[in-house]
Amino acid sequence: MSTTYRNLIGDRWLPSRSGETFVSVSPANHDDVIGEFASSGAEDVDAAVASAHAAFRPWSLTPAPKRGEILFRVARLLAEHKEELSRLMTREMGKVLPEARGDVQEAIDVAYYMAGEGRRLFGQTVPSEMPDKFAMAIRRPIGVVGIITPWNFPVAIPAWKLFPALICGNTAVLKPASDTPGCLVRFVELLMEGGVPAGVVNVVTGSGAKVGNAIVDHPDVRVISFTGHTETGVEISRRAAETLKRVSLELGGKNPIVIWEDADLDLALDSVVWSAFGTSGQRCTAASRLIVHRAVHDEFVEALRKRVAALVLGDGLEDGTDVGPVINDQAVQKIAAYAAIGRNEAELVIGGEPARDGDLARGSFFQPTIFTEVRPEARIAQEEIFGPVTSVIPVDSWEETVEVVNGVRYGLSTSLFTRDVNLAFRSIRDFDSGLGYVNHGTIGAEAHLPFGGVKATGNGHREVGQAALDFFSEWKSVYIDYSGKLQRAQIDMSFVDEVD
Ligand code: UN1
Repeated sequence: MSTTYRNLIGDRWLPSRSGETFVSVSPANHDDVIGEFASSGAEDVDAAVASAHAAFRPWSLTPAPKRGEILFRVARLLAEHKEELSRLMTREMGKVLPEARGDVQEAIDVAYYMAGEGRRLFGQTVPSEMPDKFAMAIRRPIGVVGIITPWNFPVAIPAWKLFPALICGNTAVLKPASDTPGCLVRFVELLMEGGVPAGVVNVVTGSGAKVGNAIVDHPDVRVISFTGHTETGVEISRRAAETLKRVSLELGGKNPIVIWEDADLDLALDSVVWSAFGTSGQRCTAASRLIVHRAVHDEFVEALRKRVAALVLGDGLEDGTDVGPVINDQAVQKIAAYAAIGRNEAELVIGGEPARDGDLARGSFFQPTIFTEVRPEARIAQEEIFGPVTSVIPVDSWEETVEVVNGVRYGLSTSLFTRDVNLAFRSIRDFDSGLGYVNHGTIGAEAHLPFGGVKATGNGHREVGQAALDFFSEWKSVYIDYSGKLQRAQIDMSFVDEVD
């Protein structure tokens, strides 16, 4: 029996105005229905934005340390409910249970970090150029924030966006991906239990075309934070320009791990298996390109093939499963189409097909797949596949490596395995990316440093850490003149003359 879930508008859980619904099912077993959710439209978004708008002034006037105390309570509640939320996530999204626990932990980490910011939210004080004048810049809340989140990190990514928005004094309307609304609803129930006041957080479930666009177009929404496909991000950016919204986009990746000839190959192997096949390759940070020095190519690829052949596919709730399903059958078809392209462009090492043996036929599974002898310009080496597929590109020189690393439209995460400290620093200088790793794979960013990428990976903003505070607040520069007379900046320079 499935449960019915609703939108959160203020302090009420309401069905969509149209009464329409959609279901969320488990990608590991399509017969396992997580629940029925409101299929909402523009009128539901209007109600949610009105609720967030009404809550904005009292919330923004609540002292930030008090807002922080609420986030501390939320962090503790998330920690108490970590196992329950993680199990729901594995059921609804598919990632194996230890990874789902990591996803929830990331949300807990951001909650604690941002709760602490309630007692900081540092501004700037600077000396004035005039005597008897005080100068500072303070952070101000912006207003209603629209948060549109993906299914691959159904709790961590909403937390990345929401907690900094809230600590800065904004209110929010959230739209979760249609594949994972259950995780978001449960997450928000815990926020309400933690004492987030009514109207500060609102949830509207439904499609991007109806709910997402209505949020992006709404004149009372001042900020949009979106994670998802690059094409959708461009469209959001274009629409949001009409109402001059501030927009943060976190988009695709084609992240390389470079394995140099002097690399610790065992360490590199562990990291490649984790970075390429963790979350079934469905991370923006997944390692979908392996740029391997020719001198170690054959040895490395053979060892990797053996490791991948031993990976166990299955339901992420079962002990011993290494790789869970992909998100749905459309994803299986898209990945299969890329595997077919890959067969024409490169050599298949292992995998390449949907996985349908036994119980796997009940869900959406794809075999972990490796191609080698992939040309840097091949489609499988250029386009984001978002599945358990990685491409080995052999290289001979460092110059060629830098060219291949940077020869894609994206720039999120890059990694180098080497024992040469000079190359390590060169990679950080020369690889075009927002995240750079040495002797560590491309995934596993921590919640207190800026997260985001360059080129088509985004529009220049960063999430989490201090960078998130800059995105979710406006600077106001403040001057207090206590000289008691007219002092014209840049003109009345007599004080400077006297010093001369
Ligand atoms: C994403 O894939 O959108 O660094 C986020 C990582 C995770 C976050 C990934 N901490 O892989």
